[in-house]
Amino acid sequence: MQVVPSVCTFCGVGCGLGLRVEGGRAIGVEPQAGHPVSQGQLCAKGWASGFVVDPGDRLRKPLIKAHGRFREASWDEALTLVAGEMRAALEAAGPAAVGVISCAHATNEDNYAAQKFARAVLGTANIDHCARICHSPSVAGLSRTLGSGAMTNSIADIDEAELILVIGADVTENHAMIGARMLRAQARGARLVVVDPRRTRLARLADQHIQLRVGSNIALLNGLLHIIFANGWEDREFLAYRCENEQALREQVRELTPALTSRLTGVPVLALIELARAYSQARRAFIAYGMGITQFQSGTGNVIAVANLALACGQLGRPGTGVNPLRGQNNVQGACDMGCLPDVYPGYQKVSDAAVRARFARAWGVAQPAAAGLTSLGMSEAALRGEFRALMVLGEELVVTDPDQHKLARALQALDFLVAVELTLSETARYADVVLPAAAFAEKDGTFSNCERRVQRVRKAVEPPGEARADWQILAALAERMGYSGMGWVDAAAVFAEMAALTPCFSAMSHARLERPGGLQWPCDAAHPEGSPILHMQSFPRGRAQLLPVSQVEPDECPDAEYPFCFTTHRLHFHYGGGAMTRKSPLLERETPAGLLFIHPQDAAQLGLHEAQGVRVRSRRGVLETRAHLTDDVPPGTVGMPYHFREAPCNRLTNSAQDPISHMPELKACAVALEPLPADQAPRIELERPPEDCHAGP
Ligand SMILES: Nc1nc2c(c(=O)[nH]1)N[C@H]1C(S)=C(S)[C@@H](COP(=O)(O)OP(=O)(O)OC[C@H]3O[C@@H](n4cnc5c(=O)[nH]c(N)nc54)[C@H](O)[C@@H]3O)O[C@H]1N2
Ligand SMILES: Nc1nc2c(c(=O)[nH]1)N[C@H]1C(S)=C(S)[C@@H](COP(=O)(O)OP(=O)(O)OC[C@H]3O[C@@H](n4cnc5c(=O)[nH]c(N)nc54)[C@H](O)[C@@H]3O)O[C@H]1N2
Ligand code: SF4
Ligand SMILES: [Mo]
Repeated sequence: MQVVPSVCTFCGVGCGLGLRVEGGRAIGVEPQAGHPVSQGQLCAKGWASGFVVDPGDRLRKPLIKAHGRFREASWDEALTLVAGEMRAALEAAGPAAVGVISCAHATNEDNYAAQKFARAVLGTANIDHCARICHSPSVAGLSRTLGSGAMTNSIADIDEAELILVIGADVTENHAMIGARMLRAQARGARLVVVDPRRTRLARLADQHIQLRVGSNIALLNGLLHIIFANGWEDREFLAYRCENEQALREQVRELTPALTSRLTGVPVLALIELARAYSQARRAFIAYGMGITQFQSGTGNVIAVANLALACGQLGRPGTGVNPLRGQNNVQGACDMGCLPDVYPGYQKVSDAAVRARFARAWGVAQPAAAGLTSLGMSEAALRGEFRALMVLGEELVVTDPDQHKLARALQALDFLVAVELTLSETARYADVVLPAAAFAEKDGTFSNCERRVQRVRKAVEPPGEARADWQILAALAERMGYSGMGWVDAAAVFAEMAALTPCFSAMSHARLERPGGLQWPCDAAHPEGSPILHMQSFPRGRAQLLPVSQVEPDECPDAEYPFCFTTHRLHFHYGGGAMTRKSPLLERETPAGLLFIHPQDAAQLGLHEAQGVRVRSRRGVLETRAHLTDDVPPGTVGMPYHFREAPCNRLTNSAQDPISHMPELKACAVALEPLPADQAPRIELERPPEDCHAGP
């Protein structure tokens, strides 16, 4: 048996694992001893990561749809068809009508290739990925305030913090190894505070749980600032020397008394004062936040409010402090870093900067579009308007994970041409004209960047099933078909080298240097050859940090007489994303029923709803049936649903109202009505499947 060092393919913690390989097959995984992040441990999903490469249901050959059914095809036939359809869409409607959605589970090399394919081969700026519906408000908000959108500190900083403030993140479930580290820090004496409308496992164990009303983050954070300024608890020196715009922020929060804040958020005044004092007076306070901050139409404002709080208290630029967005997917940090966003090239070099465009145009030999492109949701909306023709989706389960499922399905049907590059025949791939088989993390060489900007090597441990190939190889082959010769890399190391040469914050990295266990954290350049565990120690990329006053914005849809419950969505420890990968594991699948609605016992009693009884959940956009689970994890008036189950797709109900800055949809709040099913009636399962004539082909 051979053990190949790799990185977990699920969440952004980036745990190190060893793939056990015997007779050319992955037979299991083991934790990596001494790994800087996972310290010799893995969570239940990490232990199950071998199932991702399980050949059972993997795609082995390209598929082409004809008369509503898929048939196997050769690469030659499939690539010729894709190249022809892409060219046809370009000729008919121009580069604004085509686009690429990239994959945050794929490698940096795959993602670099995806944005280069979009920009250099298709000539379009329409390139995006799931960060849009995840941490795009962090990228937007933190680049405006601090000058950089990533975690400012490292996971190990948790060990040094005196106070850990978790806002809108369910860390023991979703970033399990970080959650465990927080609990160890608490056991050693750190104070742990959780701000969340739900009583999460971490909230139950915390020293203080601030159970705010869903969608009241800015009111809360501004209210804390009011208390801090009123008591002189701010860091005057940090404000004077490292920040600008202090006066405007003071003005903004002047009227927000604790009594008013308490009314707006539902948090008792004394709890507000206790938190304001503890956070501002801690010598080192570490903020971690997640989707409870970003997934609102006020997402960017929420992120800015978090940054304002940290800046006013000088809790940045030192060990054990920082503003730390817990990035979701194993390589979503990397997909952003690689420029799979419609407004930036690799390393966040702006599309709007003519000098940057000129550099990429020179390197790639193709003139570059001057305007930013469409976001992922922007592409589906343009498709519904008939303005968008052809889409390539690499590893994203849009049908399950995008908001407003019926609308998304209509958009996919409205396209002239859809190509999906996937591990398995996902719900999204079923809508495609062509499906191309991709290699998974254990079947290719490359790098992943975890949430603390740590770039780590993954290695080919086993052969991909059948004729599957790495995403970058598929994109390179397609580029060649389309007459572009600039993507003929010999291996993944060559892709990385091209990227590093064009991306200042990666300039001192290479596959050879990344062979070391634990990799390197960017910025990694001539000035920081060993990488950068902590950002903003001396100054911010924009010089001084910018305090930006923001005010409370309510969710787009609030409960009313017709839809009386606040509906929120979240995750479960044992499942991941749209479920395509974790639901292959019988061990993980055994842990949870396929879909459930969390409801407070008080609300259930009023509806006459019992534990495990079927319930119909209806919003303005759709209806589904699932089973109720009675728990005081959720407050009365609010119901919650995980989004992992195609059989109970909570995104049939969610609202696609968007943050005007980042275009993040409001996945954390909408309004629903509930109707118990007769006690003996099982919930009806209606999968969102394409009609027979969807892209039926010839
Ligand atoms: N097991 C598992 N782990 C995962 C994933 C998975 O699917 N399964 N997905 C990965 C991905 S892609 C991501 S992005 C991360 C996400 O990880 P998290 O950010 O932890 O994601 P969620 O559980 O969706 O939401 C976090 C919390 O926000 C709370 N919340 C809702 N509304 C508000 C509000 O108004 N204010 C505040 N303060 N909180 C609120 C919810 O109650 C919830 O507990 O997890 C990653 N890890
Ligand atoms: N209601 C609600 N909806 C949400 C959220 C929420 O909190 N609530 N969270 C949102 C968030 S934060 C996110 S990040 C998204 C996640 O949404 P997605 O990115 O759509 O979800 P995943 O299930 O993680 O999976 C993606 C697909 O990638 C494929 N894949 C894995 N590795 C590779 C590879 O190397 N190459 C290729 N080509 N494919 C690969 C898998 O087979 C899987 O089908 O969901 C969002 N949707
Ligand atoms: S915490 Fe995340 S990266 Fe670590 S083993 Fe679990 S799923 Fe994988
Ligand atoms: Mo995410």
